[in-house]
Amino acid sequence: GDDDRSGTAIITRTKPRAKRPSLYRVLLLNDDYTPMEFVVHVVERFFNKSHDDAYQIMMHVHHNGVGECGVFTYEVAETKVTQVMDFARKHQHPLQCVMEKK
Ligand code: NFA
Repeated sequence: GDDDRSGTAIITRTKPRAKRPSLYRVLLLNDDYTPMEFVVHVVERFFNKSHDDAYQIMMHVHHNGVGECGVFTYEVAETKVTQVMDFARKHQHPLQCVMEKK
């Protein structure tokens, strides 16, 4: 449409425009207390990584302080963070999981 009954022109798009959702990294943060095996389990369980990939990610976080577990749309990233934080709290580990816009 290009006009309305109020006499004000409204410009609408003809071409279909696929607007791509913003992406967010989900990160794990290192700490001194969470057992390495627990972190590996978290990465396998919530980020669908193989044991070898999960171990590599865990060691990256251990050595660098922070590491990426995956990239997701906002809602999925938010769900991952909540799931990991709830699981860590349930097991009384201080593991932290955060998201950041790419
Ligand atoms: N730094 C922890 C340890 O030595 C292991 C760890 C890795 C914790 C990655 C959090 C994230 N037990």
